[in-house]
Amino acid sequence: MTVLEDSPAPSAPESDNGGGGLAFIAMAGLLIALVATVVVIGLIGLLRDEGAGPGGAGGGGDAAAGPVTLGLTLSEFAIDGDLVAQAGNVDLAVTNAGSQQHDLVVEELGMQTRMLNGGDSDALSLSSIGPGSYTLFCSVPGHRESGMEAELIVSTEPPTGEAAAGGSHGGHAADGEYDAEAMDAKMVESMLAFPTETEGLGNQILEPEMLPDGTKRFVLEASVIEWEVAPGEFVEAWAYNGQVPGPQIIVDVGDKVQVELTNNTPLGTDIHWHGISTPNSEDGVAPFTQEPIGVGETFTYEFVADQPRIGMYHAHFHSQISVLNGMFAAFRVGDRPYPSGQTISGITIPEDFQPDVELPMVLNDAGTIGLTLNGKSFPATEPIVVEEGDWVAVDYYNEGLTAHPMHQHQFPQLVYAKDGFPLDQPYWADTVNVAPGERYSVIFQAAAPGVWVFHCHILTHVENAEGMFGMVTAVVVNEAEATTEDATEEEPVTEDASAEG
Ligand SMILES: [Cu+2]
Repeated sequence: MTVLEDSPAPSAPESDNGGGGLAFIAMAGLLIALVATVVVIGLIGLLRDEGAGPGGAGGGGDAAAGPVTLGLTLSEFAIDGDLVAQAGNVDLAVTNAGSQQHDLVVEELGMQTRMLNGGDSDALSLSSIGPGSYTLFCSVPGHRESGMEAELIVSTEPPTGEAAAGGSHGGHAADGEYDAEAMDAKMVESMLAFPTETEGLGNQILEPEMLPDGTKRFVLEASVIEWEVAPGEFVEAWAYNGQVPGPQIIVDVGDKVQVELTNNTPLGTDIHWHGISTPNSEDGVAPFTQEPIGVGETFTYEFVADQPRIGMYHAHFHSQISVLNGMFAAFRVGDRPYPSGQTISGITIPEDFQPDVELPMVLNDAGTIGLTLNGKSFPATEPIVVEEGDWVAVDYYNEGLTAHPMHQHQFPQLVYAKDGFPLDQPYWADTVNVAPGERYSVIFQAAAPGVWVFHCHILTHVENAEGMFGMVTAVVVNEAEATTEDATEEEPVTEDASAEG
């Protein structure tokens, strides 16, 4: 369908209370102009439609007369709109109607819109586009695989009305038919690829330099690196110390902390200590609390970590670019507030509780990093390998743009802290929903052997027509090969068991 989308929408004139008569005449004039415009647009539309019809004569020069605008809508996770055009000058009017960031790439032409926030629009002018099939997709990692891919068909013939609207819908076959053999095989293959080792590992614990006065000094460099987000898939990540997530900083309550940051990214930056207690001057919110740290500049933060916290650090200035692209990391002050000795729904956690594995689980869904756990997309995500009966402590951190309900198969998660604050009433859950900016701390006992998947339950964050990807890992529980004594010790902790000990 050809629509004159370029025409500016007529806007209502503001009323002028001072000159009623004049205003009326002006209004009447505008109304007439408006009606005339509508009639003219209607006529042009009629003429164009006729020209575009199969039997239309004399419409041949139409495409060359001016660009035809195709409206395209991006959302989670589809590209919808007008996908058929006649060769000539074609404009793509692209709107992001979703809640996450998306862009649109025309693969064969190497053209790309800017990254669009929800509600934003951009246009691409495909001048003198020749007949053919052009692949459109969103370049945010994982989004194309989730369904944000479509074909733009450009032909020598004008499009017919019915063929013009189409779109992508999560890899479903357009006619409702599935190639079971091929799709099942892809799914199996993608899942059996887990785990695949990739270059680069995030969350490495950053060792401080001890200054003479006892200050713990940490050195960070922010720069743009090549990051293997999925096997063989390298993206431009914005990273602290060459890793995504950045290195973990762990200090004790009362420590004097110094963090020196050198900014080698292409934009000014700062570091906000999210959830950490600091003086205002160290809050890392340029330009309110400091000047932006310019490209190539170094800045040092200094504060006393006076409160126990499970926090994170990330850029605040240009965060919608730098954080989404990888500039985020975990920051903990003091010990995790485990619910030792507490009884929750009949299960008692031992007084001397110590998990066998402690790990951060940093969630992201946008930027160049895309749908990931700890900076990696399945099957590059790291499995959690434990012995039967082991306890695992996980801190969730959401550095992305949408919530992720993290579902652990089989083993209930005991949620004992929210944003690092110990809960008066911890609770058991198999799915923990983590919204942007939030942290939840959980423990669970790997009480049965096997491979137990652990994933975000927004299913398009973990699967597409090509198979499994994104926010999935697994707890791999090895059978306890122990003496009877050890086996008893590894029994799930119950109220009775704890009473004995
Ligand atoms: Cu998710």
